[in-house]
Amino acid sequence: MNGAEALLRTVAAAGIDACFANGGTTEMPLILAFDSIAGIKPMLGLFEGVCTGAADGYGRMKEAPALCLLHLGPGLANGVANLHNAKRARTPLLNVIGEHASWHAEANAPLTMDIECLCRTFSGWQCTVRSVETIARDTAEAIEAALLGQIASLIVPCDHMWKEFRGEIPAITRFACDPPDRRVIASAAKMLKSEGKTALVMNGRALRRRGLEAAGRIRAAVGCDLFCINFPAYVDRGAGTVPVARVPYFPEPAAALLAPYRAVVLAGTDQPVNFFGYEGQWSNPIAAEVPKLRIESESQDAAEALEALADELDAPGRDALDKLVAGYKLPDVPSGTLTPEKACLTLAALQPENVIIVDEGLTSSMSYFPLGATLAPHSYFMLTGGAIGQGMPSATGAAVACPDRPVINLQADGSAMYTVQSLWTQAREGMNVTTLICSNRSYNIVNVELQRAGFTNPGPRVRAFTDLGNPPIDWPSLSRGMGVPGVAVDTVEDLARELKKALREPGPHLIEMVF
Ligand SMILES: Cc1ncc(C[n+]2csc(CCOP(=O)(O)OP(=O)(O)O)c2C)c(N)n1
Ligand SMILES: [Mg+2]
Repeated sequence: MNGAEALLRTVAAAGIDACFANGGTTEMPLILAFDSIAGIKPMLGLFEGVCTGAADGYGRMKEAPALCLLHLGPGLANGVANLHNAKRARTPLLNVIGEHASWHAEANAPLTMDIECLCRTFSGWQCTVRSVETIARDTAEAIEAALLGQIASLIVPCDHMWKEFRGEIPAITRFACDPPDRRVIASAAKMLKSEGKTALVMNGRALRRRGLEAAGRIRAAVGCDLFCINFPAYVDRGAGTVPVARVPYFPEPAAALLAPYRAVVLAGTDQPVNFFGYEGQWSNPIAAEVPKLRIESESQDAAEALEALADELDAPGRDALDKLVAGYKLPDVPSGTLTPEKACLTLAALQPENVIIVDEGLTSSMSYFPLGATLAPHSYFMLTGGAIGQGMPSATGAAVACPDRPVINLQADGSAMYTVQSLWTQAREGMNVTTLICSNRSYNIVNVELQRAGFTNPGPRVRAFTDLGNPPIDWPSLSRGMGVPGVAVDTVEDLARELKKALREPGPHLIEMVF
């Protein structure tokens, strides 16, 4: 067994079954090892942002480390934007980067880059392997670090991968979260029982079923309102699930929504932050003087902390949730010319039970989230770090993590073009991903922001900067060119027909929704 095989055997022993990869000569020993180690399926992405975004989607759905393999500094650099999103989502992710042979580093070969420096921007843990003897141990430590909900970057010089490995494959020590801090929980309980309206703002594990149930019990006990941050990493949604409202994107409505609260308890997140700092405005939608308390640290589990808080409040049991959860109700399918709002209603009306919704619809999908509360149970996740080009790859990774579940990617057109190669991986692997392109043929949000800034009559160059209509992107052709059947629709009736068809037929599909 060589070092590369030892690395992969350690990964396989930890239960990781896929590797989102784009490699070259440096990673050759690892690529060769895939043939002998059956447990891990390598999946080629045709741009590193596809690999890193897919790993993010896989990790969010599995709640277990995803594996990504990248080629030297330049390959890593191409994947950094989606590693940033994964970091923001606290996705467990093992990021393996091939490095020049240790003795070749000084020679300043063309691909040489400061990989360690790049890794520091998104990694919670990182290590450069120093010899073949430590390669398996370093890999195990990386996996253990990733399990904490962070990116662990393992930089592996090529010569250490080729050398003979004589050690044992180490077992992974599963970490256990620290127990909730009783004093913090007691303070939070006191805040929630105080005079005036109170709110619970959540992200992370607080928004998965267990956390939401505890949040619902807390609401049943003290009447606090339940929110998720604007860019949640993952939310369990649907009838029978405790619903949360989302803090709006723009600072004014966010501040207005949160203004009535006299105390705010936070779980799985720090206090909400406005997406941008607008001149003369503020950074946070909740006023500075409002008391805020986060109930867990990075080493504690937000869901467990919420359960402790519910118990501290003597909250009623799960039976009390019946009054809080929404019943099952579908919106009517609208009719006529497609608009973003009608597209969201059509999707909501037709989406199957247990679907995974990956939302990078940006301005076109703003009306979708509130519809989710009464639909059949489903998973919802979205762009966390604002680095666009995350939707298509992470839908791809979600399909790998959950091959038995349908995936629908609600996808803005401009963002789609960053990592459109994802379609090819979906086609090659026959994944059940339906991509709904929100084809407004513009960088609409940039227009909206220009208007908000008072530039209501932009000149032709500014308009050209946000216009994607000249030439229009031919989505069905682009999609077919990568092996995914594609159609364009501009009425609700056509969308409904094509969406039903896409969900019935196996394999990936793309529907361009022209607005
Ligand atoms: C990696 C990255 N590059 C650039 C941007 C700046 N940016 C934010 S939104 C946007 C355009 C979005 O257009 P589209 O995806 O079509 O969504 P729409 O606004 O039309 O709804 C751009 C370029 C960004 N957020 N991230
Ligand atoms: Mg657009």
